[in-house]
Amino acid sequence: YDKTQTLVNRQTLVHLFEWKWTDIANECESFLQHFGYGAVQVSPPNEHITVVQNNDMPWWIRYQPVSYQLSSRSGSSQEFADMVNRCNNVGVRIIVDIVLNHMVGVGQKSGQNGVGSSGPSSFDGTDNIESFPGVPYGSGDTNDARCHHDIDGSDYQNNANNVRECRLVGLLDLNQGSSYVQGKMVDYLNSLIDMGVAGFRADAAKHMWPNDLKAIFDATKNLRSDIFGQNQRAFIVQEVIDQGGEATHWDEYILNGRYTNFNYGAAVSRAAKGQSNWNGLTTLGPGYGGYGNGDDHDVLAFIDNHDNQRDDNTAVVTYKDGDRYKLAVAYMLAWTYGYPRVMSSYSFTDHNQGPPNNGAGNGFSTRGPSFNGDQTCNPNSGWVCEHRWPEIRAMALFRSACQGAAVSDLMTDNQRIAFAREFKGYFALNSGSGNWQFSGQTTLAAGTYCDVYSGALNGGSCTGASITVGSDGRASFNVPQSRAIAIHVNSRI
Ligand code: ARE
Ligand code: CA
Repeated sequence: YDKTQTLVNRQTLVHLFEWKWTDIANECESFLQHFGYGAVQVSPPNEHITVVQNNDMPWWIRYQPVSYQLSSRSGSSQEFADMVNRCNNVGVRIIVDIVLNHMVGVGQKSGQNGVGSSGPSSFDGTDNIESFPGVPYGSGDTNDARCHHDIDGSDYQNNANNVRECRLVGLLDLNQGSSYVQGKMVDYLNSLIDMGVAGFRADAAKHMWPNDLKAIFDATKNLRSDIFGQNQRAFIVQEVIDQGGEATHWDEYILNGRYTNFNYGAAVSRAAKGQSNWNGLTTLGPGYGGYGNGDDHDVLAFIDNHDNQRDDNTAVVTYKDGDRYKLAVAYMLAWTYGYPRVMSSYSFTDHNQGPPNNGAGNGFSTRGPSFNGDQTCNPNSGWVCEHRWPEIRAMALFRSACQGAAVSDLMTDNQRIAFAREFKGYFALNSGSGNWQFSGQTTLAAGTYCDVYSGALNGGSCTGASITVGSDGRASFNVPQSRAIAIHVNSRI
Protein backbone atom coordinates (compact mmCIF):
# COMPACT_ATOMS: atom_id res chain seq x y z
CA TYR A 1 0.00 0.00 0.00
CA ASP A 2 2.98 2.35 0.14
CA LYS A 3 3.53 2.25 -3.63
CA THR A 4 2.47 5.62 -5.03
CA GLN A 5 0.84 4.20 -8.21
CA THR A 6 1.95 7.24 -10.17
CA LEU A 7 3.93 7.18 -13.41
CA VAL A 8 7.58 6.59 -12.50
CA ASN A 9 8.84 10.07 -13.26
CA ARG A 10 5.91 11.89 -11.67
CA GLN A 11 6.56 11.63 -7.95
CA THR A 12 4.76 14.72 -6.69
CA LEU A 13 1.25 14.74 -5.24
CA VAL A 14 -0.73 17.98 -5.16
CA HIS A 15 -3.64 18.62 -2.80
CA LEU A 16 -6.22 20.63 -4.75
CA PHE A 17 -8.10 21.55 -1.59
CA GLU A 18 -11.81 22.25 -2.24
CA TRP A 19 -11.43 22.25 -6.02
CA LYS A 20 -14.42 21.18 -8.11
CA TRP A 21 -14.20 17.96 -10.13
CA THR A 22 -14.65 19.80 -13.43
CA ASP A 23 -11.79 22.18 -12.57
CA ILE A 24 -9.51 19.31 -11.54
CA ALA A 25 -10.20 17.49 -14.82
CA ASN A 26 -9.16 20.62 -16.72
CA GLU A 27 -6.14 21.08 -14.46
CA CYS A 28 -4.87 17.55 -15.17
CA GLU A 29 -5.08 18.16 -18.90
CA SER A 30 -3.91 21.73 -19.20
CA PHE A 31 -1.32 21.96 -16.42
CA LEU A 32 -0.47 19.05 -14.11
CA GLN A 33 0.64 16.56 -16.78
CA HIS A 34 3.14 19.12 -18.12
CA PHE A 35 4.73 19.93 -14.75
CA GLY A 36 5.61 16.56 -13.32
CA TYR A 37 2.63 16.21 -10.99
CA GLY A 38 1.67 12.55 -10.69
CA ALA A 39 -1.46 12.64 -8.57
CA VAL A 40 -4.09 14.90 -7.04
CA GLN A 41 -5.45 14.55 -3.52
CA VAL A 42 -9.08 15.64 -3.76
CA SER A 43 -11.43 16.82 -1.02
CA PRO A 44 -13.86 14.20 0.33
CA PRO A 45 -16.31 13.32 -2.50
CA ASN A 46 -19.00 11.87 -0.22
CA GLU A 47 -22.31 13.53 0.63
CA HIS A 48 -21.77 15.93 3.56
CA ILE A 49 -23.63 18.42 5.71
CA THR A 50 -24.14 21.97 4.55
CA VAL A 51 -24.05 24.84 7.04
CA VAL A 52 -24.46 28.53 6.35
CA GLN A 53 -22.61 30.77 8.78
CA ASN A 54 -21.43 34.38 8.42
CA ASN A 55 -22.83 34.47 4.89
CA ASP A 56 -20.45 31.66 3.93
CA MET A 57 -20.20 27.88 3.90
CA PRO A 58 -17.14 26.66 5.86
CA TRP A 59 -14.59 24.25 4.36
CA TRP A 60 -14.97 21.73 7.20
CA ILE A 61 -18.47 20.64 6.16
CA ARG A 62 -16.63 18.21 3.87
CA TYR A 63 -15.50 16.30 6.97
CA GLN A 64 -19.01 15.55 8.22
CA PRO A 65 -20.29 12.65 6.08
CA VAL A 66 -24.00 12.03 5.62
CA SER A 67 -23.63 9.05 3.27
CA TYR A 68 -21.12 7.58 0.81
CA GLN A 69 -22.98 8.84 -2.24
CA LEU A 70 -20.72 10.92 -4.45
CA SER A 71 -22.56 14.19 -4.20
CA SER A 72 -20.56 17.01 -2.69
CA ARG A 73 -19.73 20.67 -3.03
CA SER A 74 -17.06 19.59 -5.55
CA GLY A 75 -19.59 17.98 -7.86
CA SER A 76 -21.72 15.02 -8.80
CA SER A 77 -20.90 11.36 -9.26
CA GLN A 78 -20.82 11.80 -13.06
CA GLU A 79 -18.44 14.73 -12.75
CA PHE A 80 -16.24 12.73 -10.39
CA ALA A 81 -16.10 9.79 -12.81
CA ASP A 82 -15.31 12.11 -15.71
CA MET A 83 -12.49 13.72 -13.72
CA VAL A 84 -10.92 10.36 -12.86
CA ASN A 85 -11.03 9.30 -16.53
CA ARG A 86 -9.65 12.50 -17.90
CA CYS A 87 -6.85 12.66 -15.33
CA ASN A 88 -5.90 9.01 -15.84
CA ASN A 89 -5.86 9.60 -19.60
CA VAL A 90 -3.04 12.12 -19.15
CA GLY A 91 -1.22 10.04 -16.55
CA VAL A 92 -2.39 11.90 -13.43
CA ARG A 93 -3.81 9.79 -10.58
CA ILE A 94 -6.61 10.62 -8.15
CA ILE A 95 -6.15 10.08 -4.40
CA VAL A 96 -9.42 10.34 -2.47
CA ASP A 97 -9.75 11.79 1.01
CA ILE A 98 -11.88 9.16 2.81
CA VAL A 99 -13.66 10.03 6.05
CA LEU A 100 -14.31 6.69 7.76
CA ASN A 101 -13.87 7.63 11.40
CA HIS A 102 -17.19 9.37 11.91
CA MET A 103 -20.37 10.84 10.50
CA VAL A 104 -21.72 14.30 11.40
CA GLY A 105 -21.29 16.20 14.65
CA VAL A 106 -23.68 15.18 17.39
CA GLY A 107 -26.85 17.27 17.18
CA GLN A 108 -26.55 18.10 13.47
CA LYS A 109 -29.85 17.37 11.78
CA SER A 110 -30.91 18.07 8.22
CA GLY A 111 -33.61 20.69 8.01
CA GLN A 112 -32.80 22.24 11.38
CA ASN A 113 -30.89 25.45 12.15
CA GLY A 114 -29.86 25.93 8.53
CA VAL A 115 -28.22 22.52 8.36
CA GLY A 116 -28.72 20.56 5.15
CA SER A 117 -27.03 17.96 3.05
CA SER A 118 -25.08 18.21 -0.19
CA GLY A 119 -27.08 15.33 -1.68
CA PRO A 120 -30.50 13.69 -1.48
CA SER A 121 -30.12 11.95 1.90
CA SER A 122 -31.71 13.12 5.10
CA PHE A 123 -30.04 12.42 8.44
CA ASP A 124 -30.48 12.96 12.13
CA GLY A 125 -27.37 13.24 14.28
CA THR A 126 -29.32 13.83 17.49
CA ASP A 127 -27.64 11.94 20.33
CA ASN A 128 -28.89 8.33 20.51
CA ILE A 129 -30.90 8.69 17.29
CA GLU A 130 -27.84 8.89 14.97
CA SER A 131 -29.69 7.91 11.84
CA PHE A 132 -28.10 7.96 8.38
CA PRO A 133 -30.56 6.32 5.97
CA GLY A 134 -28.32 7.04 2.97
CA VAL A 135 -25.88 4.31 4.10
CA PRO A 136 -27.78 3.12 6.21
CA TYR A 137 -26.16 3.49 9.64
CA GLY A 138 -27.85 3.79 13.02
CA SER A 139 -26.62 4.39 16.54
CA GLY A 140 -25.75 0.68 16.84
CA ASP A 141 -23.03 1.22 14.22
CA THR A 142 -21.23 3.77 16.35
CA ASN A 143 -18.87 3.40 19.30
CA ASP A 144 -21.47 4.78 21.72
CA ALA A 145 -21.49 1.50 23.66
CA ARG A 146 -17.76 1.86 24.32
CA CYS A 147 -17.59 5.63 24.77
CA HIS A 148 -20.41 8.13 24.80
CA HIS A 149 -18.52 11.41 25.04
CA ASP A 150 -15.80 13.46 23.36
CA ILE A 151 -12.10 12.67 23.35
CA ASP A 152 -10.56 14.56 26.25
CA GLY A 153 -7.41 16.67 25.77
CA SER A 154 -5.43 14.40 28.09
CA ASP A 155 -6.56 11.24 26.25
CA TYR A 156 -4.10 12.12 23.48
CA GLN A 157 -1.25 11.57 25.94
CA ASN A 158 -2.52 8.64 27.93
CA ASN A 159 -5.58 6.86 26.57
CA ALA A 160 -5.34 5.26 23.14
CA ASN A 161 -8.71 3.57 23.62
CA ASN A 162 -10.46 6.88 24.07
CA VAL A 163 -8.62 8.44 21.13
CA ARG A 164 -10.05 5.65 18.98
CA GLU A 165 -13.49 5.09 20.46
CA CYS A 166 -14.66 8.45 21.76
CA ARG A 167 -15.90 11.33 19.62
CA LEU A 168 -13.40 13.59 17.88
CA VAL A 169 -14.71 17.13 18.49
CA GLY A 170 -18.25 15.78 18.86
CA LEU A 171 -18.27 13.78 15.62
CA LEU A 172 -20.38 10.59 15.85
CA ASP A 173 -17.76 7.87 16.02
CA LEU A 174 -18.25 4.79 13.85
CA ASN A 175 -17.32 1.29 14.97
CA GLN A 176 -14.89 0.02 12.32
CA GLY A 177 -14.69 -3.25 14.25
CA SER A 178 -18.19 -4.23 13.12
CA SER A 179 -18.40 -6.42 10.04
CA TYR A 180 -21.49 -4.52 8.86
CA VAL A 181 -19.68 -1.17 9.07
CA GLN A 182 -16.60 -2.66 7.42
CA GLY A 183 -18.80 -3.93 4.58
CA LYS A 184 -20.26 -0.47 3.96
CA MET A 185 -16.80 1.07 3.93
CA VAL A 186 -15.41 -1.59 1.60
CA ASP A 187 -18.35 -0.99 -0.78
CA TYR A 188 -17.57 2.73 -0.75
CA LEU A 189 -13.87 2.22 -1.46
CA ASN A 190 -14.64 -0.36 -4.14
CA SER A 191 -17.01 2.05 -5.88
CA LEU A 192 -14.12 4.53 -6.07
CA ILE A 193 -11.67 1.86 -7.23
CA ASP A 194 -14.14 0.87 -9.99
CA MET A 195 -14.06 4.44 -11.22
CA GLY A 196 -10.27 4.28 -11.51
CA VAL A 197 -8.88 6.08 -8.46
CA ALA A 198 -5.33 5.20 -7.38
CA GLY A 199 -5.64 5.42 -3.64
CA PHE A 200 -6.78 7.04 -0.46
CA ARG A 201 -5.89 9.55 2.24
CA ALA A 202 -7.49 8.12 5.38
CA ASP A 203 -8.76 11.04 7.44
CA ALA A 204 -8.32 10.81 11.22
CA ALA A 205 -6.63 7.40 10.92
CA LYS A 206 -5.17 7.69 14.40
CA HIS A 207 -8.74 7.67 15.71
CA MET A 208 -9.31 4.18 14.28
CA TRP A 209 -7.70 0.90 15.27
CA PRO A 210 -4.90 0.00 12.84
CA ASN A 211 -6.18 -3.56 12.54
CA ASP A 212 -9.72 -2.43 11.74
CA LEU A 213 -8.32 -0.31 8.95
CA LYS A 214 -6.27 -3.26 7.80
CA ALA A 215 -9.38 -5.44 7.60
CA ILE A 216 -11.10 -2.78 5.48
CA PHE A 217 -8.19 -2.14 3.13
CA ASP A 218 -7.42 -5.84 2.72
CA ALA A 219 -11.02 -6.47 1.68
CA THR A 220 -10.95 -3.93 -1.15
CA LYS A 221 -10.49 -4.93 -4.78
CA ASN A 222 -7.28 -4.58 -6.72
CA LEU A 223 -6.93 -1.36 -8.67
CA ARG A 224 -8.27 -1.42 -12.21
CA SER A 225 -5.90 -3.54 -14.27
CA ASP A 226 -6.61 -1.61 -17.49
CA ILE A 227 -5.05 1.46 -15.84
CA PHE A 228 -2.59 0.13 -13.25
CA GLY A 229 -1.72 -3.38 -14.47
CA GLN A 230 -2.39 -6.72 -12.79
CA ASN A 231 -2.60 -7.19 -9.01
CA GLN A 232 -2.02 -3.59 -7.99
CA ARG A 233 -3.25 -2.34 -4.62
CA ALA A 234 -4.54 1.09 -3.71
CA PHE A 235 -1.99 3.60 -2.45
CA ILE A 236 -2.78 4.50 1.16
CA VAL A 237 -1.68 7.40 3.32
CA GLN A 238 -3.08 7.60 6.83
CA GLU A 239 -3.51 10.89 8.62
CA VAL A 240 -1.70 10.21 11.89
CA ILE A 241 -0.53 13.26 13.81
CA ASP A 242 2.23 12.06 16.09
CA GLN A 243 4.84 14.58 17.10
CA GLY A 244 5.81 12.68 20.23
CA GLY A 245 4.23 12.26 23.65
CA GLU A 246 1.09 10.61 22.26
CA ALA A 247 -0.66 7.39 23.30
CA THR A 248 -1.07 6.49 19.62
CA HIS A 249 1.99 6.08 17.40
CA TRP A 250 2.71 6.51 13.71
CA ASP A 251 4.51 3.17 13.50
CA GLU A 252 1.35 1.26 14.46
CA TYR A 253 -0.01 2.25 11.05
CA ILE A 254 2.72 1.47 8.56
CA LEU A 255 1.35 -2.04 8.02
CA ASN A 256 -1.41 -0.24 6.10
CA GLY A 257 0.73 2.04 3.96
CA ARG A 258 2.21 5.47 4.57
CA TYR A 259 1.53 8.01 7.30
CA THR A 260 1.51 11.80 7.28
CA ASN A 261 4.81 12.87 8.80
CA PHE A 262 3.93 16.11 10.59
CA ASN A 263 7.43 16.41 12.06
CA TYR A 264 8.96 16.85 8.64
CA GLY A 265 7.07 19.99 7.61
CA ALA A 266 7.75 21.59 10.97
CA ALA A 267 11.48 20.79 10.77
CA VAL A 268 11.85 22.10 7.21
CA SER A 269 9.81 25.18 8.13
CA ARG A 270 12.13 25.95 11.05
CA ALA A 271 15.13 25.81 8.73
CA ALA A 272 13.38 27.94 6.10
CA LYS A 273 12.63 30.54 8.77
CA GLY A 274 16.24 30.55 9.94
CA GLN A 275 15.43 29.00 13.34
CA SER A 276 17.52 25.88 12.72
CA ASN A 277 20.16 24.67 10.29
CA TRP A 278 19.70 22.68 7.13
CA ASN A 279 22.43 20.19 8.12
CA GLY A 280 20.09 18.49 10.58
CA LEU A 281 17.59 17.68 7.87
CA THR A 282 19.97 15.76 5.69
CA THR A 283 19.89 12.69 7.91
CA LEU A 284 16.09 12.47 8.15
CA GLY A 285 14.87 8.94 8.49
CA PRO A 286 14.95 6.35 11.25
CA GLY A 287 18.41 7.48 12.42
CA TYR A 288 17.50 11.14 12.67
CA GLY A 289 17.47 12.64 16.14
CA GLY A 290 14.00 14.12 15.78
CA TYR A 291 11.02 11.96 16.69
CA GLY A 292 8.61 10.39 14.24
CA ASN A 293 10.62 10.16 11.07
CA GLY A 294 10.07 6.76 9.51
CA ASP A 295 11.65 5.18 6.47
CA ASP A 296 11.42 6.94 3.18
CA HIS A 297 8.81 4.51 1.82
CA ASP A 298 6.57 4.91 4.89
CA VAL A 299 6.36 8.68 4.70
CA LEU A 300 4.15 11.27 3.09
CA ALA A 301 6.23 14.45 3.25
CA PHE A 302 4.60 17.87 3.16
CA ILE A 303 5.26 21.36 4.46
CA ASP A 304 1.77 22.55 5.45
CA ASN A 305 -1.70 21.03 5.12
CA HIS A 306 -5.24 22.39 5.10
CA ASP A 307 -5.43 22.16 8.91
CA ASN A 308 -2.14 23.58 10.11
CA GLN A 309 -2.06 26.39 7.54
CA ARG A 310 -5.05 27.69 9.56
CA ASP A 311 -3.56 27.26 13.04
CA ASP A 312 -2.89 30.36 15.09
CA ASN A 313 0.89 30.72 15.42
CA THR A 314 1.33 27.81 13.09
CA ALA A 315 4.59 25.87 13.37
CA VAL A 316 4.85 25.62 9.60
CA VAL A 317 5.40 28.09 6.79
CA THR A 318 2.46 28.65 4.43
CA TYR A 319 1.73 30.56 1.22
CA LYS A 320 1.57 33.67 3.43
CA ASP A 321 5.35 33.42 3.99
CA GLY A 322 6.29 34.02 0.34
CA ASP A 323 10.00 33.32 -0.36
CA ARG A 324 10.48 31.34 2.87
CA TYR A 325 7.63 29.08 1.86
CA LYS A 326 9.05 28.58 -1.61
CA LEU A 327 12.40 27.55 -0.07
CA ALA A 328 10.70 24.97 2.16
CA VAL A 329 8.71 23.42 -0.70
CA ALA A 330 11.73 23.56 -3.01
CA TYR A 331 13.88 21.72 -0.47
CA MET A 332 11.20 19.04 -0.05
CA LEU A 333 11.02 18.51 -3.80
CA ALA A 334 14.79 18.53 -4.28
CA TRP A 335 15.65 16.14 -1.44
CA THR A 336 14.84 12.43 -1.58
CA TYR A 337 12.76 11.87 1.58
CA GLY A 338 9.20 10.52 1.33
CA TYR A 339 6.46 10.98 -1.25
CA PRO A 340 6.04 14.77 -1.36
CA ARG A 341 2.69 16.53 -1.32
CA VAL A 342 2.36 20.14 -2.43
CA MET A 343 -0.45 22.13 -0.79
CA SER A 344 -2.62 24.23 -3.09
CA SER A 345 -4.85 26.73 -1.30
CA TYR A 346 -7.39 29.45 -1.69
CA SER A 347 -6.59 32.62 0.22
CA PHE A 348 -8.31 33.05 3.57
CA THR A 349 -8.36 35.41 6.48
CA ASP A 350 -10.76 33.51 8.72
CA HIS A 351 -10.19 29.94 9.93
CA ASN A 352 -13.63 28.73 8.85
CA GLN A 353 -13.77 30.54 5.53
CA GLY A 354 -14.95 28.36 2.68
CA PRO A 355 -13.64 28.37 -0.89
CA PRO A 356 -14.40 31.22 -3.32
CA ASN A 357 -18.09 30.98 -4.17
CA ASN A 358 -20.96 32.43 -6.12
CA GLY A 359 -22.79 33.82 -3.11
CA ALA A 360 -25.92 33.10 -1.15
CA GLY A 361 -28.17 33.42 -4.21
CA ASN A 362 -26.34 30.47 -5.77
CA GLY A 363 -26.17 28.29 -2.71
CA PHE A 364 -22.51 29.28 -2.15
CA SER A 365 -21.51 27.04 -5.07
CA THR A 366 -17.75 27.04 -5.60
CA ARG A 367 -16.32 29.51 -8.09
CA GLY A 368 -13.30 27.99 -9.83
CA PRO A 369 -9.91 29.56 -10.46
CA SER A 370 -8.95 31.76 -13.38
CA PHE A 371 -5.45 32.00 -14.77
CA ASN A 372 -2.88 34.61 -15.75
CA GLY A 373 -0.77 34.57 -18.92
CA ASP A 374 2.20 33.22 -16.94
CA GLN A 375 0.09 30.21 -15.86
CA THR A 376 -0.27 31.32 -12.26
CA CYS A 377 -3.76 31.67 -10.79
CA ASN A 378 -5.35 35.08 -10.87
CA PRO A 379 -5.40 36.22 -7.23
CA ASN A 380 -8.70 37.99 -7.90
CA SER A 381 -10.27 34.57 -8.35
CA GLY A 382 -9.44 33.88 -4.70
CA TRP A 383 -7.22 30.88 -5.48
CA VAL A 384 -3.55 30.88 -4.48
CA CYS A 385 -2.48 27.80 -6.46
CA GLU A 386 0.95 27.36 -4.87
CA HIS A 387 1.44 24.40 -7.21
CA ARG A 388 1.47 26.83 -10.16
CA TRP A 389 3.96 29.28 -8.65
CA PRO A 390 6.95 29.42 -11.02
CA GLU A 391 9.47 28.21 -8.42
CA ILE A 392 7.27 25.38 -7.17
CA ARG A 393 6.18 24.07 -10.56
CA ALA A 394 9.82 24.20 -11.69
CA MET A 395 10.80 22.11 -8.66
CA ALA A 396 8.11 19.53 -9.46
CA LEU A 397 9.79 19.20 -12.86
CA PHE A 398 13.20 19.05 -11.13
CA ARG A 399 11.93 16.13 -9.05
CA SER A 400 10.74 14.39 -12.21
CA ALA A 401 14.08 14.90 -13.92
CA CYS A 402 15.98 13.57 -10.89
CA GLN A 403 13.72 10.60 -10.14
CA GLY A 404 15.78 7.72 -8.80
CA ALA A 405 19.05 9.69 -8.58
CA ALA A 406 20.92 9.63 -5.28
CA VAL A 407 21.99 12.73 -3.37
CA SER A 408 25.72 13.42 -3.57
CA ASP A 409 28.28 16.20 -3.13
CA LEU A 410 26.38 17.68 -0.21
CA MET A 411 27.57 21.03 1.16
CA THR A 412 25.90 22.60 4.17
CA ASP A 413 26.72 25.72 6.07
CA ASN A 414 23.97 26.28 8.62
CA GLN A 415 21.60 28.49 6.64
CA ARG A 416 22.79 27.21 3.29
CA ILE A 417 22.66 23.88 1.60
CA ALA A 418 23.61 22.55 -1.82
CA PHE A 419 23.69 19.06 -3.29
CA ALA A 420 23.65 17.11 -6.52
CA ARG A 421 21.14 14.50 -7.57
CA GLU A 422 23.76 12.32 -9.23
CA PHE A 423 24.11 13.00 -12.96
CA LYS A 424 20.60 14.51 -13.11
CA GLY A 425 20.47 17.81 -11.29
CA TYR A 426 21.94 20.25 -8.80
CA PHE A 427 20.18 22.34 -6.17
CA ALA A 428 21.38 25.10 -3.84
CA LEU A 429 19.42 27.14 -1.32
CA ASN A 430 20.30 30.21 0.75
CA SER A 431 18.08 31.08 3.70
CA GLY A 432 20.83 33.11 5.40
CA SER A 433 21.71 36.74 4.92
CA GLY A 434 23.69 38.04 1.94
CA ASN A 435 24.53 36.27 -1.32
CA TRP A 436 26.09 32.84 -1.22
CA GLN A 437 28.96 32.51 -3.67
CA PHE A 438 30.65 29.16 -4.05
CA SER A 439 31.84 26.57 -6.49
CA GLY A 440 30.24 23.12 -6.37
CA GLN A 441 30.49 19.70 -7.98
CA THR A 442 27.27 19.29 -9.97
CA THR A 443 27.92 15.77 -11.37
CA LEU A 444 26.37 17.10 -14.60
CA ALA A 445 27.80 16.96 -18.10
CA ALA A 446 29.65 20.06 -19.27
CA GLY A 447 27.38 22.69 -20.77
CA THR A 448 25.19 25.68 -20.03
CA TYR A 449 22.10 25.14 -17.92
CA CYS A 450 19.10 27.31 -17.21
CA ASP A 451 18.40 27.99 -13.52
CA VAL A 452 14.73 27.04 -13.35
CA TYR A 453 14.23 28.67 -9.94
CA SER A 454 14.80 32.16 -11.38
CA GLY A 455 13.36 31.49 -14.82
CA ALA A 456 12.55 28.82 -17.34
CA LEU A 457 13.85 27.36 -20.55
CA ASN A 458 11.56 28.69 -23.26
CA GLY A 459 12.09 27.65 -26.86
CA GLY A 460 15.81 27.18 -26.26
CA SER A 461 16.37 30.44 -24.41
CA CYS A 462 16.61 30.86 -20.68
CA THR A 463 14.63 33.57 -18.91
CA GLY A 464 16.59 33.00 -15.68
CA ALA A 465 20.27 32.85 -14.75
CA SER A 466 22.56 30.72 -16.94
CA ILE A 467 24.96 28.36 -15.15
CA THR A 468 28.04 27.00 -16.86
CA VAL A 469 29.21 23.54 -15.87
CA GLY A 470 32.83 22.83 -16.76
CA SER A 471 34.28 19.58 -18.06
CA ASP A 472 35.15 18.65 -14.46
CA GLY A 473 31.47 18.95 -13.49
CA ARG A 474 32.06 22.02 -11.37
CA ALA A 475 30.18 25.29 -11.60
CA SER A 476 30.20 28.66 -9.84
CA PHE A 477 27.05 29.78 -8.11
CA ASN A 478 25.75 33.00 -6.68
CA VAL A 479 22.58 32.30 -4.75
CA PRO A 480 20.75 35.44 -3.61
CA GLN A 481 19.38 35.72 -0.08
CA SER A 482 16.12 33.78 0.44
CA ARG A 483 16.43 32.19 -2.98
CA ALA A 484 17.56 28.92 -4.53
CA ILE A 485 19.12 27.70 -7.75
CA ALA A 486 18.09 24.54 -9.57
CA ILE A 487 19.49 23.07 -12.76
CA HIS A 488 18.87 19.64 -14.26
CA VAL A 489 19.32 17.52 -17.36
CA ASN A 490 16.15 18.91 -18.94
CA SER A 491 17.16 22.53 -18.36
CA ARG A 492 20.33 22.31 -20.44
CA ILE A 493 20.37 25.12 -22.97
C1 ARE B 1 -16.40 21.05 13.23
C2 ARE B 1 -16.34 22.26 14.17
C3 ARE B 1 -16.29 21.79 15.62
C4 ARE B 1 -17.47 20.89 15.91
C5 ARE B 1 -17.50 19.73 14.91
C6 ARE B 1 -18.70 18.82 15.08
O1 ARE B 1 -15.18 23.03 13.87
O2 ARE B 1 -16.31 22.90 16.45
O3 ARE B 1 -17.34 20.36 17.22
O4 ARE B 1 -17.51 20.25 13.58
O5 ARE B 1 -19.88 19.51 14.79
C7 ARE B 1 -12.27 19.45 10.37
C8 ARE B 1 -12.14 20.70 11.24
C9 ARE B 1 -12.97 20.59 12.50
C10 ARE B 1 -14.40 20.29 12.13
C11 ARE B 1 -14.39 18.94 11.43
C12 ARE B 1 -15.78 18.44 11.04
O6 ARE B 1 -10.78 20.85 11.59
O7 ARE B 1 -12.89 21.83 13.18
O8 ARE B 1 -15.20 20.26 13.30
O9 ARE B 1 -13.63 19.09 10.20
O10 ARE B 1 -16.44 19.38 10.27
C13 ARE B 1 -6.93 16.12 15.48
C14 ARE B 1 -7.12 14.81 14.72
C15 ARE B 1 -6.94 14.96 13.22
C16 ARE B 1 -7.77 16.11 12.68
C17 ARE B 1 -7.40 17.36 13.45
C18 ARE B 1 -8.19 18.57 12.96
O11 ARE B 1 -6.22 13.83 15.21
O12 ARE B 1 -7.36 13.74 12.62
O13 ARE B 1 -7.66 17.16 14.85
N1 ARE B 1 -7.60 16.27 11.22
C19 ARE B 1 -8.59 15.70 10.26
C20 ARE B 1 -8.86 16.63 9.09
C21 ARE B 1 -9.64 17.84 9.57
C22 ARE B 1 -11.02 17.40 10.03
C23 ARE B 1 -11.01 16.09 10.72
C24 ARE B 1 -9.88 15.31 10.85
C25 ARE B 1 -12.31 15.53 11.09
O14 ARE B 1 -7.67 16.94 8.44
O15 ARE B 1 -9.73 18.83 8.57
O16 ARE B 1 -11.56 18.38 10.96
O17 ARE B 1 -12.79 14.85 9.92
C26 ARE B 1 -2.70 17.57 18.32
C27 ARE B 1 -3.12 16.10 18.24
C28 ARE B 1 -3.85 15.81 16.95
C29 ARE B 1 -4.98 16.78 16.74
C30 ARE B 1 -4.41 18.20 16.75
C31 ARE B 1 -5.48 19.25 16.53
O18 ARE B 1 -1.67 17.79 17.39
O19 ARE B 1 -1.98 15.28 18.32
O20 ARE B 1 -4.35 14.49 16.95
O21 ARE B 1 -5.57 16.51 15.46
O22 ARE B 1 -3.77 18.44 18.00
O23 ARE B 1 -6.43 19.17 17.53
CA1 CA C 1 -12.89 6.54 16.22
